[in-house]
Amino acid sequence: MATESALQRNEGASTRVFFALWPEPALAEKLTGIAGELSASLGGKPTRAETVHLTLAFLGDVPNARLPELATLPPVGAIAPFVLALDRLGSWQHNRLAWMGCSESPPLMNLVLGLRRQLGEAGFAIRDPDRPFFPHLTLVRKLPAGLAASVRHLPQDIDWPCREYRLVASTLSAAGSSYRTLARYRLSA
Ligand code: 2AM
Repeated sequence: MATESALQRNEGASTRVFFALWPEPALAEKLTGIAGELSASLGGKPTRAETVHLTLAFLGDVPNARLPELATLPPVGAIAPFVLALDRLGSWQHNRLAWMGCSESPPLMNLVLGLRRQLGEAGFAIRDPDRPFFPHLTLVRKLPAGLAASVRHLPQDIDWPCREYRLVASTLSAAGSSYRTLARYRLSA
């Protein structure tokens, strides 16, 4: 469902937007607790609980005139709520971030592919469409340069019950990104 007041607050000609799964506060706290431990041992800047998410589709700048149309697209159909098993931690050197990820998840892929199809049919382009989708939640940014890239399996999965996804506006500043939810979409079979 689109939040009208949120849609009206977009200044400028366009807004940087993306669709994402957003954990409930209790799970977000747990994940950012891990982010804090990682950054304490590796360095870098941990993600705050209110900003931790898994991006499904990144559109980048969308003209504000088209935001109401984007925000009122119906939820992607025929995807029942699902549980995502977060089971690994990794880091990348190219963008100096540490992340948490998951093994293959058919419902997650169906949601991503359904969303891409829906956006394409509605005339919205996603950024870098040829980049393979790599599901992850960024836990730490600005890792020290030169850290060896690694992937570590968690001793126990962290189960994430996914019931909805969001359309989010992102504002970049020197202090980092701030996010504002423009619409929420419930998953249903
Ligand atoms: P990141 O956490 O790996 O940087 C808002 O910036 C969200 O969109 C973040 O989750 C970010 O991923 C993701 N994002 C930014 N640019 C992107 C792109 N070109 N393709 C896919 N996701 C992108």
